[in-house]
Amino acid sequence: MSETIRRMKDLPTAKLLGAGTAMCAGCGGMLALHEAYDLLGARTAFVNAASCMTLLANYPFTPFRGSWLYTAMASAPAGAQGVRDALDIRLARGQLPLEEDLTAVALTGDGAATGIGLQATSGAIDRGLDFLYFCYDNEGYGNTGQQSSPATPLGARTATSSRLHGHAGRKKDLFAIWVAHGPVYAATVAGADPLDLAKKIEKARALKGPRLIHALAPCPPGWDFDPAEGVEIGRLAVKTGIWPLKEFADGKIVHTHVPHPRLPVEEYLKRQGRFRHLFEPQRDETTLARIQAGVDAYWVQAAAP
Ligand SMILES: Cc1ncc(C[n+]2csc(CCOP(=O)(O)OP(=O)(O)O)c2C)c(N)n1
Ligand code: SF4
Ligand SMILES: [Mg+2]
Repeated sequence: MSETIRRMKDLPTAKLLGAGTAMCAGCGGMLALHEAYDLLGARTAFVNAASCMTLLANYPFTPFRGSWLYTAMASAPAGAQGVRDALDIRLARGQLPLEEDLTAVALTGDGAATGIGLQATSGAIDRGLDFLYFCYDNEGYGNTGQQSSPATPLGARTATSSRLHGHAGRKKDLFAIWVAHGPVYAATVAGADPLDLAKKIEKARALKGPRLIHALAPCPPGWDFDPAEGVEIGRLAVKTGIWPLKEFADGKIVHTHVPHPRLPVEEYLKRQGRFRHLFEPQRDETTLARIQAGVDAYWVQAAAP
């Protein structure tokens, strides 16, 4: 081990994650990952699909004390399978003490999670793969310039949406897709609510099998806001109900926070340049009403017995 690598390994996590990397200031995905990593710790093998987070690892360095493997965009769950299998074989042969076992973590953006990598994820859950899937959701293909992804919400302006009306499609529901597979655990989190996030990471860490952590990732360049606003935008996503905090365990969905009173969704939208065309030069009442109606319908259905 070179002296430089030895020194890197001695640095505290806070200095490692984000330091010396090419991540943007105020990255909400980085915030959530940082909070999660504080709990997951060094006994992890991250398998990262091509995305913004790939810039965290500049060969031969990674800011993680555990292992890091970089895969093609569709392949993180397959990579996690390989890591898990290799660990299991070494454990079975007595070549690896139990206390040196690692958690396989697939780390991807929403583009891989809801689109390009969905088939591999579905197969991995069906096989009962023992892995944790951490998706940070910046609602677009951020690394390549914020083109629309299947997770882009209605009305958001992206590099590939209409300049006048924003994205015409609706956001694909990753949590619901996972729940339909019957995983061991699935949860949504936001870095802006670190306590809720920490409880869910602790639960996920203690379980075995397919587990999802789906993190909201406010993205200053992609969503067009000042980096200093990121945490407040995350809080508003929760307070307006557009980002419900919930978990699935033992066959049941539970909301870990019910916003009450729920703020109008405009409070969240108007802080972001990607929705500015809904307010200026004149209000797009139709789209604003559709977005609010979608949030209202969600919470009516969530309150149903
Ligand atoms: C099959 C494939 N298509 C396109 C790319 C180019 N590419 C690299 S990163 C990226 C964006 C990925 O989006 P997402 O998974 O949401 O992560 P983010 O960049 O937003 O962090 C794309 C399109 C690729 N690597 N592989
Ligand atoms: S583009 Fe967005 S998600 Fe990607 S590093 Fe920058 S802030 Fe984070
Ligand atoms: Mg993305």
